[in-house]
Amino acid sequence: MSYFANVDKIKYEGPTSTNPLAFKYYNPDEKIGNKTMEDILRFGVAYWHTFTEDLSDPFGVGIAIRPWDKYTGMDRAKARVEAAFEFFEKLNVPYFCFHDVDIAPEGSTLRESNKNLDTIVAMIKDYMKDSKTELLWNTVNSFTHPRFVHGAASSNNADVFAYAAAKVKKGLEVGKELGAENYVFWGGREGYETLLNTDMKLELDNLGRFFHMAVDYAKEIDFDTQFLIEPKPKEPTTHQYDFDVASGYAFLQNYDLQENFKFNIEANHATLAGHTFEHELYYARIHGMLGSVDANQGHPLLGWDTDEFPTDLYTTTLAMYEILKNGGLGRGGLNFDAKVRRGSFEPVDLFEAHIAGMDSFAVGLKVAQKLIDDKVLESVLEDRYKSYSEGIGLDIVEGKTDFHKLEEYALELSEIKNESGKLERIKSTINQYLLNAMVNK
Ligand code: XUL
Ligand code: CO
Repeated sequence: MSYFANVDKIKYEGPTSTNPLAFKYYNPDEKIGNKTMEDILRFGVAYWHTFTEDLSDPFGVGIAIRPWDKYTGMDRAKARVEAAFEFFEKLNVPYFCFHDVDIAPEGSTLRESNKNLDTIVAMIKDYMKDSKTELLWNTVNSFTHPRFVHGAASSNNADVFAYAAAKVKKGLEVGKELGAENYVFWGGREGYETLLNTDMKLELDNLGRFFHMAVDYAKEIDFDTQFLIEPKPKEPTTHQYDFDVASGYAFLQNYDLQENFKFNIEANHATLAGHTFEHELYYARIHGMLGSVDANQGHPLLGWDTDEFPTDLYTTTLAMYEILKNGGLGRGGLNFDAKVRRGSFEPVDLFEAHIAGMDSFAVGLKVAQKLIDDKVLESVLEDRYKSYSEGIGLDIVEGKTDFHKLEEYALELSEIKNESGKLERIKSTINQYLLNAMVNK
């Protein structure tokens, strides 16, 4: 049975194509440097937004037309697997990602939930045998069910901590069974509303203990994975513990977990934290902590996590610049943690949205590679920081000076000259690169 009968395999047709169901810029086999676009971009489809999201919002009921919704319970879960692998094949994506509850309905007990999971995981494993699409990462949902009202590993209730541990234990077993490249922890409700009833020290210590147990269990079952923390500053709680990369990194160091984790950086979470997407990527990169990416974008006029498909070429360019500077994403990828707008409720919109995102990152990749080849930003930095390549600046960076010597030097300075940062020139150059990339195919 076909769930997307009106859609053929999506092909690259080039920038002049007017076919909405074709790639205009994403050409999987095209070489950028010595790797193909497909190998660099490592796109993934998010199961939750694509196969379980019904597009309801606080003011309106679910509206998405999803052919598999004619079934319920386990039948619907099975139909979703069939639809998902048809979608992956037609979109030609190398990866997908899911939470436990996305693939299988929760039962009335943990045992029953695990049994449901086993059935669907076996089915997915079977489908994966005939598919090129692999599991980029899996995770568990420990935030939707009412038991997680006060958090999971940071809950005040030890029974909830234990339940959350059992879910992650199963999640790691599932990840191993399906050969997942990574295992993700997004905070969910790990955070707090008010300090008036919160023991923050105990909650943070418990989170640290929880992550250590996860690392130990992965070792115990021989699950070769990369653990990722996905920072988000707020939503659903007022203050999420994994606020951003910098605070997440401090947390990992405090609890001696920095060797076992990297970050999964989501664009819309970065902007919620008051950072740019590229800031978070950069911060992770310079600390050797850039693991994977949740590719989406927020709306500039809205202050919440709108999870839109990424279409802003300026941002995809600066993001790909960071990723290339990082030497790629290693075992990570670009997972579209993005949902179609409520008005885009037809099944075909799921394809068009992913095409828009994939083309946007393909453009970003091409422009970023050209910027790097031409050393555009490198030359800016070299010139702007030239005072550190000789004289007193060189002494500073080489650790050959101290406050006495610096005072001596400063006392003799007659005048301090600064130079323009040339920001407008730099932005104009980036625009030129963007536009040229479009013109030259
Ligand atoms: C929530 C979010 C999650 C994680 C996985 O904002 O991004 O979907 O990516 O739990
Ligand atoms: Co995410």
